[in-house]
Amino acid sequence: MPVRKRVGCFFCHNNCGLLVEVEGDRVVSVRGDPEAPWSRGFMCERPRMFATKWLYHPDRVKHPLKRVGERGEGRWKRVTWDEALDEIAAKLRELKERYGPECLAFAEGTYRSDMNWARARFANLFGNPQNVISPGTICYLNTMAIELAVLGTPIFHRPHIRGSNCIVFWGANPSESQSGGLPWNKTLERLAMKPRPKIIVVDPRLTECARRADLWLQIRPGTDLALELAWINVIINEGLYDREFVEKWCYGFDKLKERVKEYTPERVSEITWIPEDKIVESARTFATNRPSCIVWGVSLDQQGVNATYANMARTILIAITGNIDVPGGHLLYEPAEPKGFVHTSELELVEKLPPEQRRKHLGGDRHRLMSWAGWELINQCFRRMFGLDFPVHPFVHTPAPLLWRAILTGKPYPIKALITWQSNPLVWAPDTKLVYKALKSENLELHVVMDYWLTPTAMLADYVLPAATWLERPLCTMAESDMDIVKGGERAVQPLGEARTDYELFRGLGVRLGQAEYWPWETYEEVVEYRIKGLGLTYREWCERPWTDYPKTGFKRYEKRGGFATPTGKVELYSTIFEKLGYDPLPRYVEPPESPISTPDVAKEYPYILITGARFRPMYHSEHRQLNLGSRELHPDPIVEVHPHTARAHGIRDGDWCWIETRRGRIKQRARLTWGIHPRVISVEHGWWFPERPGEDPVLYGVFESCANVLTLSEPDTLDPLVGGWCNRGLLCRIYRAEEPKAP
Ligand SMILES: Nc1nc2c(c(=O)[nH]1)N[C@H]1C(S)=C(S)[C@@H](COP(=O)(O)OP(=O)(O)OC[C@H]3O[C@@H](n4cnc5c(=O)[nH]c(N)nc54)[C@H](O)[C@@H]3O)O[C@H]1N2
Ligand SMILES: Nc1nc2c(c(=O)[nH]1)N[C@H]1C(S)=C(S)[C@@H](COP(=O)(O)OP(=O)(O)OC[C@H]3O[C@@H](n4cnc5c(=O)[nH]c(N)nc54)[C@H](O)[C@@H]3O)O[C@H]1N2
Ligand code: SF4
Ligand SMILES: [Mo]
Repeated sequence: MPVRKRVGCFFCHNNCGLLVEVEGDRVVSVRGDPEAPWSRGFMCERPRMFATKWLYHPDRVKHPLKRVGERGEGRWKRVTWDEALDEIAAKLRELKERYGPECLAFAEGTYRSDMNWARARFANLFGNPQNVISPGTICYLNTMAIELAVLGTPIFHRPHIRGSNCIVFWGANPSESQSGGLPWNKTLERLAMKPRPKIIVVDPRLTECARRADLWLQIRPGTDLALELAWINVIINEGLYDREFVEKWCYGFDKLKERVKEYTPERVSEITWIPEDKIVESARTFATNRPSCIVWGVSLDQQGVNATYANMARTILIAITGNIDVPGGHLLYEPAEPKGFVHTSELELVEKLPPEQRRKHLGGDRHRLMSWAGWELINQCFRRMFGLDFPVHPFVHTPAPLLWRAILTGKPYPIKALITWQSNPLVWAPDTKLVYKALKSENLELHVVMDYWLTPTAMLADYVLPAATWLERPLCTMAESDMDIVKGGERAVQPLGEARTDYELFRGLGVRLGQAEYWPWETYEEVVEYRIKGLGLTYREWCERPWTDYPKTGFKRYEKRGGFATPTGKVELYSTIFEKLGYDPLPRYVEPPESPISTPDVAKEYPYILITGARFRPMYHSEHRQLNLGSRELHPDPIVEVHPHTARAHGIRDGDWCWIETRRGRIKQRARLTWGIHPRVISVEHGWWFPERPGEDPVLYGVFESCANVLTLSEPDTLDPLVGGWCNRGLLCRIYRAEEPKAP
C-alpha cells in the first residue's frame, strides 16, 4: 500500500501543496493537494511532467566530490561528508586567520528553500558581514527593501486581484512565470470574471495578458520609470489621486508634485515610444477604476540605474491612488503573526556580528540601501512597531559584479573563499566571462558548490556537495515574509545516496568552527519542530496539516497601528531614509547606460534594444535542461524572438540559428519570428547550458555559446546607485544569421 505524504513543491516560489504517494522508499505519484489553502489543488506541468524523473535522474550528484586535477578539468574523487566538511572547515579557519572573516563570500540563488536564515546565522557567528551575492539584488529583494523604506513593511507579492477593478501587468507575464502566486489558470479565471476588470499591460512583447488587455503599452525597454512618472503627473494634475489618504497618510506630496512636473506625457512619449494619448488614458484608467493593483514583474527590478526609483514610483502609484491594504489592492504583511511561530529573523543571531564587521560589508560603502546602513535605519522603525527584527538574509547583499572584481583585484580586501549553494552564478550573473575569470582565479583559494547537478558553476568548484531536493526534506516557510500563512510539508522520501539538506552544510561547518552550542538541531525536522512548538503543534501534527493560518485583522491595518513603520509614520513619497543614506529622496529618470540616446555611436553598430530572460515554461531558470525529463524534448533550443520585418532585413528565417551580439560578446539562439514584439526589440532567453555536452573547461556544458549573460553589462558605474542592481533589460545589440541558408 502506498503511503501518502503532504509535501511543499519547490519547483518554483509558489510552493504549491502536493500529495505524494510513496511505495517503500520510492515516489510513485504526485498530485495537487486540494486542502492546501494557498494552492487549493493546483499543480502545474513541472511536477506533473517530471517530478519523479527528475528525482531519480541518473545525472544527479549523490556523493560529495573533491577536485583532483586543475579547477575545471572535471577530475573528481569521491570523499565522505566528514572528510569534505573537515577539510572545508580547516581551510576556512586558516583563511579567517590570514585575511579576517570577511574573506568569505556566499553565492545564493533565488528563493530555493526555507534555509537562507541558516546561511545568515552561520555568517553572523563566523564574523562575516553577509558578503552574499544573489539574484535578489535584481529580483524582488530590492523591491522589498524599497517598500520597507517607503511603507515600513513589504507588500504581499500577490495582489488581491479577485477584488480589483483594474489590473496592471507591468513587465510581468504570469502565463509563463506564474510569478507572485498567480498560477495562470487562476489568473485566467479572474480575467474572465464578470464584471471584467480593466486590464493594462506594459510590455514590449504581446503576452497572453496583453492579448486580453484594454490597453497594451508597447514600451521601449528600460524606460518604465519615465512612464510611471508621467502617470503620477497625470494623476496629480487631473486630481485623480485619493485626497484623503494622501493628506492623512502620505509624506512629501508637494515635493513629489514638483518633481513630476518635468514628466509631461508629451516628453515621456518621446522617451518611451508610447503615444501620448495612451499614456494619459492608461493613467486615468488605473486611477479611476479603483480598487486597482499593479502586478509585480521582475522587469522593473532589472533596469539597472533606474531600478530602485522604478520600484519606488510603483509604490507611490499604489499609495496615492488609495490602493494600500484595501480589498482589490495591495495587502501589507503582518510581521509578528502568527504569534508563537519562530520567525526567520529570530534564527539569524544578528546580534552576534560585531558592529565593526558590519561596516566591512562588501559593496556597502557604494550601495547603502541593501547593506547594513539601510537595514539599520529601516529596522529601527520596524522593530519599534512590530517588536522584532526584519531578517537580514533577504536584505543585506553584495552586488554580484563587485564580488568578482574583489576576487580578481583583492580590493577593497581579498575574497578568498566562496560557498555557492542553490545557485548557478556562471549562468545567472551578468557578464559570464567576468564570472568565469573570478571563479578560475588563483586568488579564490576555496570554492564549494552545493547542488543537485554538476552545473557549469559546479565544474569550477573544489568541492561539490550533493543537496537534498524538496521531495527529500521538510518545508516550513512564510515565503520570505511574503505569505500570510505558514506553509510546508514533510519529506516524501529519505535523500538519495548521501544527499543532505543545505541546513546540514551550514550546521556541519558551524559545529566544526566552534559554533556547536548554536546548532542544537541535528535534523531539519528538529528545526521545524522548534519553530512550530509555540503554535501548539508537534512535528507529527504538523505533517498531517502542514499549514497554519492565523486570524486576519482586516484591512487598513495602518489605522489600528497608528501609522506606517517609517521615520515619519507615513508613506514616504519623499523618502527620508534615502535622504539619510545620501541619495535623491524622490524618483528621477535617467537614460540607461546603453541606449540610442545615451550612446548614439554604439547604437549605430548595435541598433536593437535587447531584453534578456522573459520566462518560458516548463523550464525554471537554468534548471530542467537535462535530457529525459520531457522539458528539453518540449523546448530543445534557446529561442530569440525577432519581429518579421527585422528578420527580413537580416535574411533571418523562422528557426535559423542567429548570433546576438553586444559589445561584451555574442551568443547563438534560434529565431522565432513574431509580430508580437516591437520591431526594434530583440528578446533572448536566459538560463541556457547543455548538460549533454562536455562539462570540462573550456566547454563547461556550452555555457558561453548561448547564455544570455555573455551579453549583459556589469561595469560598476552602470549599477543602480542604491542597491547595486544591473541591467538585464534595455541594452544595445545586433543580430545576424549564424549559418548560410541551404538550397532546398
Ligand atoms: N517558467 C518559469 N517561471 C518562472 C521563472 C522561470 O525561470 N521560469 N522564474 C521565476 C522568477 S525567479 C521570477 S523573478 C519571475 C519573473 O516573472 P515575470 O516578472 O513575469 O518575468 P519575465 O517573464 O522575465 O518578464 C515579464 C515580462 O516583462 C517584459 N519586459 C522585458 N523588458 C521589459 C521592460 O524593460 N519593461 C517592461 N515593462 N517590460 C519588459 C517581457 O517581455 C516579459 O513579458 O518568474 C518566476 N517564474
Ligand atoms: N540575463 C538574465 N539573467 C538573469 C535573469 C534574467 O531575466 N535575465 N533573471 C534573474 C533572476 S530574476 C533570477 S531569480 C536568477 C535565477 O538564478 P538562480 O536562482 O541561481 O537559478 P539557477 O541558475 O537556476 O540556479 C539554481 C541552482 O540551484 C540548484 N538548486 C535548486 N534547489 C536547490 C536546493 O534546494 N539546494 C541546493 N543546494 N541547490 C538547489 C539548481 O539545481 C540550480 O543549479 O537568474 C537571474 N539572471
Ligand atoms: S506553480 Fe508548479 S512548480 Fe510552482 S510550486 Fe506550484 S506546482 Fe510547483
Ligand atoms: Mo527571480
